[in-house]
Amino acid sequence: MRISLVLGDITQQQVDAIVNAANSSLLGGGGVDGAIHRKGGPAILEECRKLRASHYGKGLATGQAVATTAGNLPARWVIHTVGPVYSATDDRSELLASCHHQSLRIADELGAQTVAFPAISTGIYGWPMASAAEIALQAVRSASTRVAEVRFVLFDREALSAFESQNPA
Ligand code: AR6
Repeated sequence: MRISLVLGDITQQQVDAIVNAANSSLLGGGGVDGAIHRKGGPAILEECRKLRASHYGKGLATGQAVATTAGNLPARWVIHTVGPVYSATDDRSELLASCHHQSLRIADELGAQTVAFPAISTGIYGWPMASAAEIALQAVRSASTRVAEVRFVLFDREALSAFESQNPA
């Protein structure tokens, strides 16, 4: 598998699937989640609502992932995953790794070859960027998947350099 790191906006990526840093309600929010719903249009929320009604009445658990259409986005699918809120006292690294493993498992089910991830949990959920980069890259490297390319789409230079220092070229 090829891992690439780019500076950019995940909503503009030409990949089979983009991963959304969602929350367990699946009903949208701020940050990357807000951007995906805004640019992807109402078809994404409509599918999220159906998934809630059929499978996730109590919400999607932290570390789990589920796919919907990508609506008007260039990607074909959005894989919604719920990152853990950072805690300095409770080690939630496994849950953050799980977001990556479960998203790739869903990508395999869909037949997605190229998948773009944002830096899950590093915004509103407060995870320090360097630590999140280490966990995300390790999780993707250790995954057994048929996905051919994982692209981390980092929103600013600080995020890009944090990922680059964990993934020397
Ligand atoms: N493309 C790529 N990365 C982005 C984009 C974008 N368009 N927009 C923001 N980021 P966050 P979380 C980066 O807060 O911490 C939502 O309300 C951002 O700079 O989106 O997992 C959900 O509904 C940061 O590095 O997600 C949840 O309630 C990273 O994406 C909660 O926020 C993640 O920031 C999830 O919090």
